[in-house]
Amino acid sequence: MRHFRVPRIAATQTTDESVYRDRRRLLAAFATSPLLATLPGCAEAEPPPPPKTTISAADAKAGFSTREELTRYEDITTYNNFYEFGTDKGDPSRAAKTLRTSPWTVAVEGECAKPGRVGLEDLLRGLAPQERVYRLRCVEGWSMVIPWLGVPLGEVLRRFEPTSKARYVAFTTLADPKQMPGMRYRSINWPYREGLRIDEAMHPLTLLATGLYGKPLPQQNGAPLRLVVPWKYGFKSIKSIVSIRFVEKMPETAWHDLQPSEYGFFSNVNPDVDHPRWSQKTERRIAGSKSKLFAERIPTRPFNGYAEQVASMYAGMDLRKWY
Ligand SMILES: Nc1nc2c(c(=O)[nH]1)N[C@H]1C(S)=C(S)[C@@H](COP(=O)(O)O)O[C@H]1N2
Ligand SMILES: [Mo]
Repeated sequence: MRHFRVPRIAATQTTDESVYRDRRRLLAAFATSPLLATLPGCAEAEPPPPPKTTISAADAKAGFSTREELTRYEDITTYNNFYEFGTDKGDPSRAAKTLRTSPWTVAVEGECAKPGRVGLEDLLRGLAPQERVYRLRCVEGWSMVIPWLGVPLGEVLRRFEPTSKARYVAFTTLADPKQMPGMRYRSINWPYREGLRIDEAMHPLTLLATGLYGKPLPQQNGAPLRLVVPWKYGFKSIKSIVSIRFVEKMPETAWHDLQPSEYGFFSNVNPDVDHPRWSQKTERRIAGSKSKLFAERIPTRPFNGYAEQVASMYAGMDLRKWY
């Protein structure tokens, strides 16, 4: 028997909604500000080089899926951030239905021996989709538990034979204003761009997702191919990828481009490093019957609970500096 409790909504539970509205206000202000054009670009120094070793798949297997209560399919697919289709949480599920996901081509370029433009089927050929139940923690302060289907990004990348100059991987989302109504707003400097350090990209937890709940990925969740990096804030998990580029220098990313002081390249989930405008200590967990409004706040964990698997990649780095 299920016991229903009357939900008690603490004042803090409403915080991330206002944070989210705040984030949008900031964007709107930036979009119309002539100052934007004169903001200096990325002036950060290079971080220490990535360590040489990568963790084997077998080593990391243990922490691959959480048994926490799943977020409902209807919440995962109607409460989305996909600004190409609008900035309201309900916009993507309404507007993304028209996104054509087949045929789909991904350009793999840059520092690799075998670059090429490949169809989705070729890109994934021979790789069996695996199920991974990951926590997803948005920088806005809410989180979900999502059963993804996908293949380890590293297994895909290896096929293109990255060279020793490939220290980072840059990703780009499709940018087609005809299919993406949200692009008429300059909320982001389109196209949406993200990046990973090569060891992060090759880490066995890093997934190229093609489905969720055993079904093909809905458009609003980034069909037909999106990144999932569970120990980083959700915005690193770039959707509807059309380009993958091996690069030597840390690539510019869409959110860093917009507001470098608020969104760093690494963006590892970290309860001890607050966003300049809000705390990151807790999160509103949307799971089971606790949908949007009635979700309760729980403590946020370092690296979103994946420290055991990933913390060694950042040994010796000041995580306040490299936020
Ligand atoms: N191209 C693109 N990718 C994106 C975004 C976006 O607006 N555009 N939003 C990001 C953010 S902020 C989050 S929290 C996740 C949300 O993924 P979900 O809608 O599948 O939960 O997607 C990320 N990937
Ligand atoms: Mo997010």
